[in-house]
Amino acid sequence: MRPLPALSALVLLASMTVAHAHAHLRESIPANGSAVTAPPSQVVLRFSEAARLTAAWIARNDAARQNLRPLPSRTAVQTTLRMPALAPGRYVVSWRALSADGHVVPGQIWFTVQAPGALPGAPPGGVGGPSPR
Ligand SMILES: [Cu+2]
Repeated sequence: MRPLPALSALVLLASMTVAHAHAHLRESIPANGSAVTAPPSQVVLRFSEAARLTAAWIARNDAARQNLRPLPSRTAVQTTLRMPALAPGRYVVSWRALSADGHVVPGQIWFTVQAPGALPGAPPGGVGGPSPR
């Protein structure tokens, strides 16, 4: 029996169109680019559609990255990553997420943990030590 090339092409085209809507980050806590006064015990990621993290890591001030474990095993729109103890500094949290459509989508956010007593909005750690008062 001969396959129907035109129909096969149509089905392929339709599935490709659907596959375009893979999960991307909608929002996070802490928000991307934000500064927090207390180190967060967890990071919450909210995606545009259900996804499952296949890898996640954190790096401070461009230091070596540290894997975040355990990864949430569920496929969900919202996922929570437990944080290790975070000293003041600038952090990048990176991940790879497997979308429901089978695509793997990388993403990252960064945030700053301010030193205790730091002024809101002051640069983390300052440049060249504490400024004179
Ligand atoms: Cu996709």
